[in-house]
Amino acid sequence: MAAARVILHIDLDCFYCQVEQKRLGIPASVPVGVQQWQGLIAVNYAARAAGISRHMRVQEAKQHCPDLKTVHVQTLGGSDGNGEEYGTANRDKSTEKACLERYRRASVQIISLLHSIAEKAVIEKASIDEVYIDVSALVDQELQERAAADAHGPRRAGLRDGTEGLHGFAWGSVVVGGPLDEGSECDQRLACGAAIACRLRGAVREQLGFTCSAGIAGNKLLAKIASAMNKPNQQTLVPSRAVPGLMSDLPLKKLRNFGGKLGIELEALGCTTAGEVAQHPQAALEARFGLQRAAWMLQAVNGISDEPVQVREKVKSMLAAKSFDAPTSDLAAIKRWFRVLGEELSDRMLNDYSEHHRHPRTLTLSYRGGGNGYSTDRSKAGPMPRFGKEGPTIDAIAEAAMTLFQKATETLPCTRLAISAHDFTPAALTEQQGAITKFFGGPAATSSAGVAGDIPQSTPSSSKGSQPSAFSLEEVDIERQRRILQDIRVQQAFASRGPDAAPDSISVHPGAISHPVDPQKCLPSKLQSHSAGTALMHNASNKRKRLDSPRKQPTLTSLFGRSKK
Ligand code: DCP
Repeated sequence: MAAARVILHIDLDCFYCQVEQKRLGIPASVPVGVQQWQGLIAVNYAARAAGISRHMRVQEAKQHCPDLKTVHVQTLGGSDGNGEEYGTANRDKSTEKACLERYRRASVQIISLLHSIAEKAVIEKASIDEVYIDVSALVDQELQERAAADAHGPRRAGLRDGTEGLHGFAWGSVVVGGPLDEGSECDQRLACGAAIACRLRGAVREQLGFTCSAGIAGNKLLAKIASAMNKPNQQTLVPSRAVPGLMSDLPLKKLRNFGGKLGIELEALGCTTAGEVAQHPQAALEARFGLQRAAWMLQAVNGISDEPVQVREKVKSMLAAKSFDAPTSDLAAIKRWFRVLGEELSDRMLNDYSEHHRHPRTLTLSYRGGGNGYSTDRSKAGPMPRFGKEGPTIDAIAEAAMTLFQKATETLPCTRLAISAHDFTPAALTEQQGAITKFFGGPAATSSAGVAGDIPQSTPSSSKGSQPSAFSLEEVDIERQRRILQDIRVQQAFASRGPDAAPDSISVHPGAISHPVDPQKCLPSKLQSHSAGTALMHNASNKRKRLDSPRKQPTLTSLFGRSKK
């Protein structure tokens, strides 16, 4: 029989607040709220202790807690352009657009760090600030190593040196339903998962300065419930025998997929907790929701789920959008909005390039307009402006979007504009094409155009006066194309080999955890100065440097050490 799975759910604490507090150097003890226009969209734990909650109006929150500091989310398009500081001064919803790029970047950094450490784990990004991690393979490895170590020496009292039994392994975790069972293989595996969770959280804290909470359980559903149970900066372990007790009183809104419409329908049947649904006559659930859905619901309310942790595919498109409070036919204003949206899209494309080394080939305009301004939702696509060293300029994107808008029908008056980037292709292909174009005598300024056939119809301002690329990839002979693809594969293999090269110098034996709730203390001291989590590069040239000289990064084994031989 396959060994029981060990799944972690890691959730950042008051995420947007932490990002802003780190950026502005505000201590965690100061009550902070992140606002978007006049509403709070995130509040930190000091503010929560003072009675402030998300979705309060800023004015009301400040009356409640005069010490509350509010930080406005970054905005694009304003007079100061960036919304760097506190407060609402100069924030004007009619001319500015909220931009979440700061939080996306922090999210990418955190996930990159987790990947760099837990190489053998499967990591699924669940949202901007939460991941599921299947650490089953790591647990197998660690338990095998310990068993091997035990075979060569005196049997140790527990699974970790310097600690007593399973609770040494799971030290720092809140265990639901009482002590772990020393004789249970499942509990041993979960305890090992807890040690991994503690160390991952420690790395995030130490390397990037963010606290997070974790749930450790045998499936995703339970791990997610668990991570929310003891926030902030703690982790919660759910042994299987504690599941019935945990589920019986669990409010349905805390169970994934049971909020919203389904929650309302179940409430109408008299069920507000998972336990009540479990006790509800199955036939009644089947009659109301159908056989399949009822079966799924009954599994979920009993804490059963076999949903795998899956690596999410890279995003297939990225979008920047703005809805207007009132319809507009002002073309100058629309042009200005395309600049604002272009700024956001350009930034995201650059980050994406940093992370995935790819370029989008298509720019799509979506709009709502015509009639009274709300009548149609349409879109029109065209080629993404060609790439310079840093991607298409904001002007180039704005100009291309305006061109699409002018070619589109029923655009005015308009109540919504969106531009999106699609059709990603490895950047190496476009770069290689540039080199080929140059090789064949194409003009250098245009040599980094999009791939074959995507000669932009509009001339981006960044390359005004330049000629369209003289050659497309199809025009290059087959042998050369084959070599190009080979080069790309070599580059990709090279890039992905980086984290394997863990320096032996940071291999240390797992030390005792010195504090039950502060995971940074779980870190081996050598890790504390290691900069694995800062590998994310924010511009193309840095990325290229990274490709050229992959930095050695620590693996989980090297960070956490192996069993004493
Ligand atoms: N967010 C938002 N609007 C919402 C919910 C969340 O803009 N309706 C943003 C702000 C949050 C971030 O997403 O910081 C993550 O949402 P969470 O629900 O995970 O909440 P927090 O991380 O803020 O707090 P917690 O520690 O309770 O998870």
